[in-house]
Amino acid sequence: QSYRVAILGATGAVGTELLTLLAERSFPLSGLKLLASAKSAGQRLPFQDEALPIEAVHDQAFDDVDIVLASAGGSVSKAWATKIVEAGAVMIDNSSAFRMDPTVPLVVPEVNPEAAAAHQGIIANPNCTTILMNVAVYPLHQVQPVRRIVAASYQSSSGAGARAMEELKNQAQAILNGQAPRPEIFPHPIAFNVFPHNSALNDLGYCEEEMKMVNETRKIFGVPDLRITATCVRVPVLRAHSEAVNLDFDAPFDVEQAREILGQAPGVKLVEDWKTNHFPMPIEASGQDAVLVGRIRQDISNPTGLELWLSGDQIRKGAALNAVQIAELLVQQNLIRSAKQPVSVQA
Ligand code: 2RA
Repeated sequence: QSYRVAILGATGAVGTELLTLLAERSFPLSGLKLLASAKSAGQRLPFQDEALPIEAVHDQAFDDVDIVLASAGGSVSKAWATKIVEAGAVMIDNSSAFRMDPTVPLVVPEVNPEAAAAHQGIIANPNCTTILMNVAVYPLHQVQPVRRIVAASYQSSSGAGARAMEELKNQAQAILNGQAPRPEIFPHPIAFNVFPHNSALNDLGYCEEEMKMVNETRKIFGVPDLRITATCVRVPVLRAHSEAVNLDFDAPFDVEQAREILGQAPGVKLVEDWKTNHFPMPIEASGQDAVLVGRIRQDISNPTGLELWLSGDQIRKGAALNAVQIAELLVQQNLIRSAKQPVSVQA
């Protein structure tokens, strides 16, 4: 069987990675449609040995589509969700629009693949920091339930989009040319700087990015009262996020056992050379599918605590790869149509 796929938001950093991954992973395509705003219509993007046209999204754009990979922001996902589902397609949405909707599965294929079966036309792709941390923590949680997670993220500029990656390069070049950073233009200068994630703050002093890690992890793990906190920081790195994660359990978690578990965990690559002090680095994680995990060690302040460090490609596993893996999961389990939708896949 093969399927008709549309990428909504094809010109963004994640959209172009989706295109790359569909080709790299030989997704069974019987059709591929690139959709974006009217201003991008007419451009072409390379796909295998063709140059596919970008079309402006419109009401009938989804009538001949089975799967929509959406990465054009929450407002665009919300605007087109009904049309997509009514057309009988399933939307795998990379925005935060539907992640906490109780009727929408929030899926990391290595963690909760079974959740996908409950979809009613929409499946949400978690936030990048959530995906990376959940891939690393869940294998340990399966052996001994984690009671508390304290996460600190070191997030690349790609999380703020392709333009932010250019800003990082341009700001760095300007500084190397002797020009001082200009806070009046960039209130959060990123070159040679870090800053607490500048998403909206709640009345507890947490930003949206931090609350995404908290709320999404609880939903994906299926532990609504999981004790979790996060501090999210933007760092001058191009496209891979890193995270320092502290885990607390009811009883001590043997470090060697944790290392053995993570060494075999799906989606994880153990990177630990204690002799050369070589551990996960964003520059090595970039372009890889795996979440690199290392520096696994006993928390010296807490006998039931464990510390680990990870790096993962924000655009790839943090967004586009996870979405394509969800699409592959739907294909493998014949879940392209929810119970409410007629079957119309290409034979
Ligand atoms: C960020 N996770 O890094 C958000 C959006 N991808 O800013």
